[in-house]
Amino acid sequence: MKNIDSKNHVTGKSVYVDDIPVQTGTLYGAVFGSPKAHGKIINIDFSEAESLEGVEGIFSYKDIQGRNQIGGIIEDEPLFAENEVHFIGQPVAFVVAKNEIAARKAIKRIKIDIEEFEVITDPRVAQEKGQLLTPPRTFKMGNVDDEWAKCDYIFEGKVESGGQEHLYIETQGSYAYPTDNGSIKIHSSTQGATLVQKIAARILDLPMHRIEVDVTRIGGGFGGKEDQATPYACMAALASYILQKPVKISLHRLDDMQMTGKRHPYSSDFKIGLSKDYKILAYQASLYQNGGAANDLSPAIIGRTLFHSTNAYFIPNTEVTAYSCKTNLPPNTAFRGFGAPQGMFVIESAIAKAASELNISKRTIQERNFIQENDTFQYGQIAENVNIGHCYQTAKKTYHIDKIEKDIEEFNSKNTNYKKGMAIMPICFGISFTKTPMNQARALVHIYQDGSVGISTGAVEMGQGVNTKLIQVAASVFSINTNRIKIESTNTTRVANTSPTAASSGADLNGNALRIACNSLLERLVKTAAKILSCDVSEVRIENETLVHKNKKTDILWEQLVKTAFLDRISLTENGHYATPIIHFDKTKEKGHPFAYHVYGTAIITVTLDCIRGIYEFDDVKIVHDFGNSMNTIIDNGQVEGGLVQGIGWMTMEELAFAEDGRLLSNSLSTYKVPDIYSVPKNIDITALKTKGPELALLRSKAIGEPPLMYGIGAYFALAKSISAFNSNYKLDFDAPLTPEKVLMRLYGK
Ligand code: MTE
Ligand code: LUZ
Ligand code: MOS
Repeated sequence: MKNIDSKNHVTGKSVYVDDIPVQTGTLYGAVFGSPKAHGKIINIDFSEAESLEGVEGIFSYKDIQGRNQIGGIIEDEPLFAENEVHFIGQPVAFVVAKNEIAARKAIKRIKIDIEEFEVITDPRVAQEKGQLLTPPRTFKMGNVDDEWAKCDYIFEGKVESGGQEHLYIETQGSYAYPTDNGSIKIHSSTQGATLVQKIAARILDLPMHRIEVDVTRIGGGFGGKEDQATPYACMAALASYILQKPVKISLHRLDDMQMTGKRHPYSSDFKIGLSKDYKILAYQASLYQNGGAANDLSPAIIGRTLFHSTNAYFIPNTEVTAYSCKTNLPPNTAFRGFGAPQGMFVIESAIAKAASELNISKRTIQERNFIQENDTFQYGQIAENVNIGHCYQTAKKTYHIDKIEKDIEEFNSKNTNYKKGMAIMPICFGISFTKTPMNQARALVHIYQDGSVGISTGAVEMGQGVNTKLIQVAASVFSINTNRIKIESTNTTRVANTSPTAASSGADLNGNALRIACNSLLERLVKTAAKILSCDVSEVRIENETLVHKNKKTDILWEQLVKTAFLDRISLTENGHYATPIIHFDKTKEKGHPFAYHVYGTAIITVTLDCIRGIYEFDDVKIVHDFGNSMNTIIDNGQVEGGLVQGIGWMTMEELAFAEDGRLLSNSLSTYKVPDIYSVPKNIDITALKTKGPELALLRSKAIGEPPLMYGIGAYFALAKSISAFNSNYKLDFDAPLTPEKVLMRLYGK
């Protein structure tokens, strides 16, 4: 099935927050953010701003009736700064005016005196000074200390990976207005409607039932709207509630880039030990996460970094410690992969270092250490239905890795100004929120009298195609045409207590809740059918909108069946609730069975480097991906392509630059380079691994949202290989992103 949104997206008809027709009297908001990264607010003067024509109100922490607290996991972040500021752009006040221009003008007239404190932007410095957001966490298996003596080779190194701007096409935004009975309705561009509802209730000191949050769709999230849509929704809600007028905010791109958190940069140290035959015997790492000025989702993200710190490998002795470091940057947040890419880059770097020192191909080490059936993951889960070896072997056969390697060698021996490189990137990604209670979802299904169907779930459509998949679920359970089915907006009054649409679990969780609801409705309809045909329920089923009796088509159609059930006073509405079975995790031991299943895959990436200019093109990316039994190959392949390109961008071109005073220098698209059509690999080939798929995946179709991003990590190592082919003095290092500037330095470094 084609993505139901495609046509409206390309014709510009899809509705986002900024497209909602506004009510008369709507006011427009703008955020006044701290101009300094760290300090004490000595004085703030709104008078000049307030006197500007069109300005209707300026709100600060003093106007908050409830608690000035937006922290989710840990309550350490105010909506508006009170006495201190901790990052540039930290919201201090919210101006609302009759139009956006007036609001933005007023922001410039606010005067603030700040006594400046020391600014820290480096996580290692923060850790040395004891500035941690949460206590360090360690994942351990076996005993590394005893194992080093048994290793034939030991290598150590340092790894840096940079942050990443989400660059969702729709910036953060919200539209809030008062409704009947002292209630408020908020349209928010959020991945987490319930989170917005809960925090807005806290800020306004209202029960959650007074706050209705509605999301039609969002123009991309990529994790950037899991937590960080909330403050803007709360600001609009606060002003709207106090003034009893509609208030809208939609961030300008530059403000969005400056104010919001990004993927966490990490600085890491590793030590890896191998046997003579290249088995990895021990791995130790310290990972320093640059958390920014408040926790936000960092504690959960650092968890996933640890879970995936050995990627697709089985290493009998591991000890990985992660530090979440407090710095004076915007709080960093969820971003596709949720910390896993950062951890995987470190283990891949350790393997690359070992291979380069031993003068062997990196894949020689990779292929000898893949996790196998019944091995234990570091976190205690037993590996079941492991497909990494299968993916790699399929890739090797289908795409002839040996030949690719040979061809590259030949090319490199014949060319001096151009060099090629190749890398293999295996992935293993656990599916489920690592916090077990979040793995639940609900769906509400109405069958209307005319046979059309309306569906509400907690899933937010952000371009990933979840709404299309939900339609497929209902259509397959009822065996009706997809055009009978409509997915309603995500709304907290229809479906309550939702988890954010994240962790790649949106389709699994909400789709399964929907499947459960549809199945109970189907059961009722089949009873009605049996009554109509005066037969047993086991003798009837619906097929292609038609009742089938004892395998023979009848002339009774879906519409008639629904109508009969309605007249018989059968409820045509149902709620479904789904909670992932089996999973559990004990944080005190760091052991358990946190994931419903794992997604595996292998990518082969090749690059051609122009050794005069330092610029490069990725020639081919060939992927064998374990989709399970994909329920929508168009959407799933699209997710693989999008994730891959986003991963390549993170590894090779997207470079966030912060000045020492904490100011974001790369705050626009002229200074922050994201992949465009020219930097997309020239060929992307995707092969689906043939498996029947796990029972815990929706219709055995595995989650797809995040895992493919990590294929992009291979781009770093392919590029590094091509540099080595030109400059034999180049000592492999791990400092992502490997931008063209950095490539050029390495091509000619001694
Ligand atoms: N694809 C598009 N087009 N836009 C997005 O914002 N977000 C990604 C991924 N794919 C995203 C996307 C992230 S971070 C996640 S967690 C999943 O989609 C969320 O959707 P799912 O759980 O339904 O897969
Ligand atoms: N969000 C979250 C996530 O809250 N918990 C997770 O485990 C997770 N994993 C991936 C992406 N977002
Ligand atoms: Mo995705 S990082 O789980 O929103």
